[in-house]
Amino acid sequence: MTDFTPTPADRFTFGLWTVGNTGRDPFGEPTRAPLSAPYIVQKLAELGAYGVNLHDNDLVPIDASAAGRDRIVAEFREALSDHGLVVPMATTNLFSDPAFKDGAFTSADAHVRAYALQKTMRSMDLGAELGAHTYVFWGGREGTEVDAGGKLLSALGWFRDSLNFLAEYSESQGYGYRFALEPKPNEPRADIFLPTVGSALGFIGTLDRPALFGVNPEFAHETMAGLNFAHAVAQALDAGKLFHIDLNDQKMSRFDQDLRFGSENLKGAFTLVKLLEDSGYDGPLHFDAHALRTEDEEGVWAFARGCMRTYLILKEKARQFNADPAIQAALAEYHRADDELAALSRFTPQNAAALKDRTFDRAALGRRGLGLEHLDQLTNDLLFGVR
Ligand code: GLT
Ligand code: MN
Ligand code: MN
Repeated sequence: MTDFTPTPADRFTFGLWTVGNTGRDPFGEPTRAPLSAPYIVQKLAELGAYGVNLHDNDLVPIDASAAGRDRIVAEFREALSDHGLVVPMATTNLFSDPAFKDGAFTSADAHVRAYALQKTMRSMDLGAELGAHTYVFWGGREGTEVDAGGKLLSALGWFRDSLNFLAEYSESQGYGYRFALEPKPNEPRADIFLPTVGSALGFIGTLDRPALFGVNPEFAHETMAGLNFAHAVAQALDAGKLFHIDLNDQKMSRFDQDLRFGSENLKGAFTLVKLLEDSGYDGPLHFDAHALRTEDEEGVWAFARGCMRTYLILKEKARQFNADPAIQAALAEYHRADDELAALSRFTPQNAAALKDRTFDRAALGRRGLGLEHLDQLTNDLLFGVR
């Protein structure tokens, strides 16, 4: 039994934009003072995190001079090395500047699309300088309000061309990035292109170098679409495409809440942690969430500690689930296996003929109870801490 205190071996990461969130929302001004990047690095290291991720402009203002940029990056690198934190993932801010109001790679304006490529190449240079190996594309502004604009098909083509270009750029520079597409159904656009994990996986197959591309699913984003996040993650794992993950929480059908991990849907969080741990996923565990607007700085660190603590508790619960004799017996009952039928279900003409002739007791199959109410209550008891 541990005391659930994280260490870098747990691979927990936060974005500069997450713990650095000042509490601004569409209706209200910030409720907290900004925190400097070196200070965030120091605090995350104290809390036991492994790394910190960033957009280009989380660190370097969009209008910084070359000398200003170099000074900021040098200070940040010093903080990383002083506190032993790494930067596993980098990304581009292609959503804040008014230039991107109608998209970046999918803007109908060729000038905006070219500027987005330029900004992303520079941001990839920065990420590589900081040691990042994963590069995320969250296309927050890649979408529409007015479909009469007629860009639905061309937008996908522009998006594809841009991703192909940037993959070639990465390879030509020897950066060795793996790219992770992060889907979201809406917000800030009314409709965002590639809205779900499934859409992104389908799109990756159309790129020139699909092996370099995977997904960065986010709990809140699939939940906003009314989908089950663990199902989306399982599909990404099955495809060998879980390159990164954004952990947080969310009530269904609302704005992007980015709540503390496990704060809303504890059972969904458990299912997810168990899936990740059982699958052997060994990438970073990134919390893309922020403290509530009600909080001061102390609340920010309570939020960060809470994300990591909840993950570690659920990881321990997953271990207990796998070791619990009653739960394992219920699982064995549910997963009725049959070696002969498994062999028969491998296609050969003979097996196909034998299977067609076989007699099944359909009524008995329909009568068989699966024991899932019992299994689910055992799971609840485990999560409640009464087992
Ligand atoms: C923004 C968004 C997140 C993305 C970040 C990466 S930025 O906060 O809401 O889901 O992961 O671009
Ligand atoms: Mn989000
Ligand atoms: Mn995210």
